[in-house]
Amino acid sequence: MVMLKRAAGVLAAITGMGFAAQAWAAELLGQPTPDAIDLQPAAAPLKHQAIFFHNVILLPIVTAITLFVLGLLIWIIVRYNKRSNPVPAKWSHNTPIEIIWTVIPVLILMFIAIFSFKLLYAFHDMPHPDVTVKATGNQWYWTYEYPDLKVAEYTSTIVPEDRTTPQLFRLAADNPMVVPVNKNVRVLVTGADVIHAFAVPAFGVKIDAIPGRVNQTWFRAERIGTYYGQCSELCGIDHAFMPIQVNVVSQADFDAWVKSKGGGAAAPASPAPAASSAPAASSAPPASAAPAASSTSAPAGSSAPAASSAPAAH
Ligand SMILES: [Cu+2]
Repeated sequence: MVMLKRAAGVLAAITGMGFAAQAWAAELLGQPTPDAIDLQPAAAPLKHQAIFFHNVILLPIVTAITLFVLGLLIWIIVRYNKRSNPVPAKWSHNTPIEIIWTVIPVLILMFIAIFSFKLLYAFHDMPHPDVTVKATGNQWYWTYEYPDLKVAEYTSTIVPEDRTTPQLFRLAADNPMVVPVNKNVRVLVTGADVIHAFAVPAFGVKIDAIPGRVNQTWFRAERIGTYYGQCSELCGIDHAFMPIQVNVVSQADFDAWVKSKGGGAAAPASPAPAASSAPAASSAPPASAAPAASSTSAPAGSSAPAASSAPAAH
């Protein structure tokens, strides 16, 4: 009992230290903080949930189990060594204890699964997307394309060491992905040559980029700013040199950026939308063309074609 109380005290101290560290470090948003130990601060709703899952559910359980097992080990070493316990007991089975150490771990895992599956489901249960970006991993750079907005594929490469800060080297990219703030962004991820992975920690996004296959994920950036990620699948010699930079801007700035890239609001009914929305094209090209036509007058009619293709993506 004393040991349990002591374990609880240590656990509280460690948890307290974690929160204190979070407070004093003033962690940088959208990029790693030197000497920090916590997860990157969240800039998207699901990342908040992921941090809660890690810090409030997993970490205390892991800490408690580790301390409990450490306590058992110490107890056995002290109490049952050859000197303290010269005549060992001969029994080798204890049914009640065996039931307990089977059932309790199962209950712990089930408790974790409730939160884990909920979060996993939230990542897969994509809301209606406002903007769709196709991100393709290449050896060794990313390309981005906004099929619904007619922004042609462009290349995003690393900013060389002498043109950025030591902190941002291998994070900064020259032609970043640009997305509007507080909008649901669907990212279609694929690979052009080998397997890469698209990851932006502040959004809680990480998904493999696999040649011949389109994976999708989504995020909703809560704050205007610059967010960095990196290819997260070992993909060759320059794996460390294909950063991901996402600029989150206001809707007006996003519209201006789309225009500067030669894109625009959803195109009028033409064969193009069906062709460009390849992953969803098989569903109903005529259906997707119709809402697109009606929304051409809207400043950012991206939502219309995305809406029609969303069901097909599932
Ligand atoms: Cu890669």
